[in-house]
Amino acid sequence: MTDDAQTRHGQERCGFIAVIGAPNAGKSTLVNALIGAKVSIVTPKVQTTRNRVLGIMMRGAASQIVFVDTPGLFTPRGGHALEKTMVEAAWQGADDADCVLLIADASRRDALEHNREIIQRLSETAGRRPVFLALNKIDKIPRETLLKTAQKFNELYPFAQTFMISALKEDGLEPMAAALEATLPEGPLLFPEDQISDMPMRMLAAEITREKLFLNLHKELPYGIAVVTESWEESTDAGTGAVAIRQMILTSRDAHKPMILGKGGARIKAVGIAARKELEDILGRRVNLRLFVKVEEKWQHDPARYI
Ligand SMILES: Nc1nc2c(ncn2[C@@H]2O[C@H](COP(=O)(O)OP(=O)(O)OP(=O)(O)O)[C@@H](O)[C@H]2O)c(=O)[nH]1
Ligand SMILES: [Mg+2]
Repeated sequence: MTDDAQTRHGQERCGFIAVIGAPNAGKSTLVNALIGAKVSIVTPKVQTTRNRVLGIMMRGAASQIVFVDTPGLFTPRGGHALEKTMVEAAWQGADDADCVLLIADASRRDALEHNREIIQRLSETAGRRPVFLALNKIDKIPRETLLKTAQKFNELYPFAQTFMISALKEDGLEPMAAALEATLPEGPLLFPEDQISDMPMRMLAAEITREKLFLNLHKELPYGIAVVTESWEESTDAGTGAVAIRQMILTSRDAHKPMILGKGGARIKAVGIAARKELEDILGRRVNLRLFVKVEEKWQHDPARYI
């Protein structure tokens, strides 16, 4: 390294902040809001995020906060490979990070109980790295309850700091980002300044379709589903700037196929339209999206299919 580079790197700060919490706490909503773009999908259903996703944020020219969005933490059902892998990925994200941000849905009446096991597990490695608490969804609750909730959480664990935020309304995010920035270790930036995620476009495209499926399907069904982008080709119609994307929806059960297709194919059509529109927005070009459904019983035992 030249003297010049050394001086410059000496002023740079970069670190990983793991965003962990119970399913549905608002982790992905928060990471997207901080980055100002969709890097991770969001639905009202639990267990939306299946793997770690990086959201990379520049703070000025010399600081880079790498947020690690993680799957929700819960107790996996015995013998359920997907659930076990998701929860392990989340804890691994926390263990590898410089700092942990626990997101709790403060609008739940049982907020503390709901997070007790997670906090217990954090206590086992207390002192290893700072743990911050973000009480989320404050747009849904009165301030008095919030202060009490904050106090109860802090009696259970010595959080470095407690933030009260609404990821959805983007309330309280800037002071939190500034406080997190202050904890970053010194070191060179690990990603190019304009990179916002580590997820390849083909994978994000599959995630967007999975999000639309989660939004269009009923309760239990989405958990048996994975989406894979099989091909991504520039359109052959010269000059249109369109891209042709083909995706396979995998489902573990025969009986699910007609539910995904819907009456006369209506459901898969609605999913395809919603996914295409969002992809066109992101890519800034026309998209020709084709979706297929395949029954693949064992996909849940193949970790390559988890995202
Ligand atoms: N009212 C309100 N809703 C929120 C807020 N943050 C997130 N949500 C909603 O909570 C639901 C779950 O949000 P996600 O961001 O998918 O939650 P998650 O923690 O990533 O969930 P998993 O990936 O399943 O663990 C969505 O319907 C969000 O719109 C908030 O600040 N206020
Ligand atoms: Mg999520």
